[in-house]
Amino acid sequence: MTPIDEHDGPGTRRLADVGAAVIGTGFIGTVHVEQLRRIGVQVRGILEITPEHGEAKAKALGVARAYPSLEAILADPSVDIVHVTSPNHLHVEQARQILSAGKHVICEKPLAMTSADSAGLVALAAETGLVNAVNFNIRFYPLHQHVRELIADGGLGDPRFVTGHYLQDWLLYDTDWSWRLDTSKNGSLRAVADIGMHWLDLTTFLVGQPVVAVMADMTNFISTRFEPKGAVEAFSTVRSTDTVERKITTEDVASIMLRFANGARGSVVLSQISAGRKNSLQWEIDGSVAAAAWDSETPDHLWLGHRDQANEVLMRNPGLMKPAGRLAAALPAGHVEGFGDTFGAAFRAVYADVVAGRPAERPPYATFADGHYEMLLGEAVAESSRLGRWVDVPGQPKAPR
Ligand code: SOE
Repeated sequence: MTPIDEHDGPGTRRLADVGAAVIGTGFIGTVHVEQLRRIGVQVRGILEITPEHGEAKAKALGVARAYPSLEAILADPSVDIVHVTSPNHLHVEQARQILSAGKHVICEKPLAMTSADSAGLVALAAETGLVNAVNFNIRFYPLHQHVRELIADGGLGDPRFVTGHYLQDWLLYDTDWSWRLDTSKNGSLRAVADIGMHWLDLTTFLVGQPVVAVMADMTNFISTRFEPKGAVEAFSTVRSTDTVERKITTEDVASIMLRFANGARGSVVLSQISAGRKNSLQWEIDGSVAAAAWDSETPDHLWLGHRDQANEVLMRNPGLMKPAGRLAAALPAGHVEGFGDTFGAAFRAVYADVVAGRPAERPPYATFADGHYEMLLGEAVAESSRLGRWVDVPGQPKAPR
């Protein structure tokens, strides 16, 4: 488990001294609050869309206070870091205010709605020297931390072919609704920004190579949906009959071919309308010596493929993983760690830097710079789908042919 408290002498801050505030208490915001408690962080309070809603959620979550505004959070000296889990359209302004107030920040993905906005946040974060993170939590399944080191140590040989999918069915029906279907709150990319960026951040993290060019096809199958009156949480099964018809243009599915900086190739398919796939992320990395593969529905198991010996399944086991895998693990082998645990593991890595007062030289968590790269990648996917040709990712080297 990542040691968080620094022991470099008197006056050193300790995790128990650090205070956090969380903006948003929907499905994911609630996971933030619960996992902060799990790692021993004081959640000073939450902020919701209205003070009344905030009071109700603070009571439900057992959190000390509901702040009336972001300004109130930023004025609270006991808050060192703010978690932004609000809808996408609020991320940039909230993160900007947080950094400008001298507080560290973790922002849910996607970082922004455009790469122009995310570029500004990267510059501000660098200027302030504060800890800045994007919650690509999937990196922090312990076996993913293990695989990154395994590949860096040559365990698969040269990574050559990276494939997989991220499939869900929570938006299969035209009566399914989320603010992610409203481009004014979500931005112009939906499946690609919401789940595609998770898969792309994860695989580029595992391989240690950026995607530098894409060839994509994005499709919308459900162009008319019915928005219920009132708020709806992700994966909610509540169906209102009082609805408003909405025209939808954002992608339900995407097929993306990939070129990596080291010459590796790959492909990924994304969908939020695949019946029976609740939150199914799969990847396979085929190297010159061996292969590895993982399925989010069996997150404690890593498949290892061999040519001249029996294939293997490594069960998450701190005693059998590389150091980074051990640091991310919170439970012994056989006690399965799941989706929520990845938030705690990611936050342990971020809060080690908060206690230190500054970002590490090479943080293991995704920073605003990584979030900005994902914005550029997402925009390249959209442009490729529009033009019907390969598109290079800005700021990246040309892909070896
Ligand atoms: C909905 O697609 C969602 O909640 C995403 O927004 C999360 O990032 C993902 O981890 C689970 O599914």
